[in-house]
Amino acid sequence: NKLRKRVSLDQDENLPKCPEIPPDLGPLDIKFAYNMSLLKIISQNPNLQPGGHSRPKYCTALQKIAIIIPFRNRESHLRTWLYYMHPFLQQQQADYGVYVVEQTEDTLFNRAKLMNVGYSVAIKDYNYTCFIFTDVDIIPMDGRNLFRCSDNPRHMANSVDKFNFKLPYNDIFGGIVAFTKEQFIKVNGFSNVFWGWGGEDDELFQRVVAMGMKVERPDQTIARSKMISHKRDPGNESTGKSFHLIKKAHERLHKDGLNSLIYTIISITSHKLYTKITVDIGNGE
Ligand code: UD2
Ligand code: MN
Repeated sequence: NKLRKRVSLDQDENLPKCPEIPPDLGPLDIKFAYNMSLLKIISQNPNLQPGGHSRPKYCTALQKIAIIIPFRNRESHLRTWLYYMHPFLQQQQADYGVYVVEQTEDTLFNRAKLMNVGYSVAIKDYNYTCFIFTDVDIIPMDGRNLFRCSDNPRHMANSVDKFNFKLPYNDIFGGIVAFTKEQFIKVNGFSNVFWGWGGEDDELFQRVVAMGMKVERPDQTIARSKMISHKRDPGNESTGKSFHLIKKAHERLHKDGLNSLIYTIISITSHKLYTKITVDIGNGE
């Protein structure tokens, strides 16, 4: 599907800049009980452009944000995410697009490599300045948890209900992270070699530190978020190799990541609520 148009949203250059802090944000009531149909979500978000894009009507956003979601066989979680997060992002006056990156092969899942693919596709789509990499199953409980980039990479899942709204350990960097384009290039993206569950997030933390940056986190009250409870997916077993890989994180940083990323796009499709990137990322052999 190489004929797909790049994102083209008409921009009125005369609009004032959006405020740093959007108005009227606060706690949200997040319940996972609803049966969310795609049609209902579409009808509740009439201002979306094809591919799941939106930008504020009355002001020019300070950042252009690509949301990257690694995905395989989590349809109901994706519906829940779309149901809550489109209104959330529009309330935050975000200029954004949503990219769902689906691994086709039913070999071991590789979350980190899918993130790199999402970045590489999105960067060609629109002049994004900020990349937010998020699990499909985490929903913020407060609109003041701004989905934005900052002077340093940000970890925004620092207050998840599953971990009693605390950090389970200091270097945790999973769930939701935000990088400017420059920050992401600086760390050479995620590592591509983490197949199966675990470690890829800790490795990314090591990359940030190795490149002289630090991790910022929002206030833990505002950052409260809910994770949909689930079992470990089949095909995402832990291989037990992560620990040893992370020990050599510094050695691999400059040769394993965006600059060594190999993948085959199967299709890129503009749905109403998101852009779906279906990709063959191999199987690690
Ligand atoms: C933790 C981290 C997560 C990641 C993972 C280890 C937090 C809050 N979360 O989550 O970011 O580092 O550990 O890899 O720190 N997925 C699919 N299909 C699959 C498997 C995974 O779509 O078959 C996607 C989906 O977006 C999911 C994400 O990958 O949310 C992470 O997988 P998980 O939810 O099983 O991992 P979890 O909850 O242990
Ligand atoms: Mn999860």
